[in-house]
Amino acid sequence: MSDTHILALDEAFDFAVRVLETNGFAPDHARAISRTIWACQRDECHSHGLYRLLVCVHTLKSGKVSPDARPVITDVAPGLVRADARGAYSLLAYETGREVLIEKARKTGLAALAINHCYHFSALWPEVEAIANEGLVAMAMTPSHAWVAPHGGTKGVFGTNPLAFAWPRPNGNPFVFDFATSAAARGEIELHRRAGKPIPEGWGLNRDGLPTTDPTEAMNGAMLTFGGHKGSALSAMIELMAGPMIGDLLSLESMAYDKGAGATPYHGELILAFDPKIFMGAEHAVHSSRAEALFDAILGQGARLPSQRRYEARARNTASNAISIPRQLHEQLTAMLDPETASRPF
Ligand code: NDP
Ligand code: PYC
Repeated sequence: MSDTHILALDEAFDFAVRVLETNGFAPDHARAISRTIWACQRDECHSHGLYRLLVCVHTLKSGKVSPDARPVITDVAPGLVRADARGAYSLLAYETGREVLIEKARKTGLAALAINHCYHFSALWPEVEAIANEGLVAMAMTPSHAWVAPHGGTKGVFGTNPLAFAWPRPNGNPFVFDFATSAAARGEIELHRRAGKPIPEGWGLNRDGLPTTDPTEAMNGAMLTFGGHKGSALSAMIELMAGPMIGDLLSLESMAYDKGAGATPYHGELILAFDPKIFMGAEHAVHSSRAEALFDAILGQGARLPSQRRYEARARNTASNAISIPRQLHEQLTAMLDPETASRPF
């Protein structure tokens, strides 16, 4: 028997929604969460794909996340909208706040969406890509739990703190990158653990502060930033900008709030949107084509653009109408569709 299970695209989405609803999430939250998890699985971003359903259900059963709180949107200033998730997952708050963010950026040139009081587990590229598809440039950042040691240290202070960026292009998909400021996302280490594989050197330290390639040791010790002091400084910036700047928690505070439950981190997220038509004015077409020249210079020497692998996976999986997940994960998630299992603690 194969190690993988294949689902059609619609089937995978419905499967995710059913797992979440059966386990207690309200339909609008189940659909908002499923949209991002499904997109990640389709684009082969496995660390934030269907496997995350396990974490969402665990977090709900830990009594942490609200399954049904409605986000509250506040128009704070001409360039700032706040989406208070009120203890639910971030995704419905993001989707509800996004339209206001876009409207504001089109008026002011630059606007921010601060999402507050949210549980946050998702990849950021679907969020910035959706804004770039509206013709805007976007950046997003968020803390997580304090798993990552600062450069030169051995104890977790920072989250895995992803930074995402998207730039719209005249023809085709936007230029997008989205990466953790740790050497790898924690989800990637967890997938290595599930698959019984060692992690590369440079990803983590054990409890004694020594380098390790054992995923469990690294998760119990400390993760490392990418690019040494540079990733460490970027990670600190994300803590500040998506923490105190928007009146929300640092990764250290999110970890303390968790009280050992092992739930999804609880904090805020900052999303910025820039309207290039306002920044570039009458010269918009000229400056956009200069950006295209930059992409040509990268591609022209055989290098690839970030998200190219992802877009290729999307095209391939869409054409074949097939999403592949590990068989063991499919079995685990299918068991969660049983109402009796759903009513038991995780
Ligand atoms: P990766 O290291 O897998 O990839 C990061 C980015 O680099 C992607 O845009 C990727 O494009 C690009 N890339 C990879 N290889 C190349 C290459 N050879 N040339 C050019 N570009 C390349 O990501 P991470 O493990 O750091 O993060 C994975 C996900 O985890 C992210 O989506 C992030 O948002 C999410 N995350 C979420 C957190 C949260 O708290 N919500 C915390 C931490 C991470 P491509 O996809 O095309 O390969
Ligand atoms: O993979 O590092 C991670 C992560 C943390 C929170 C959500 N994803």
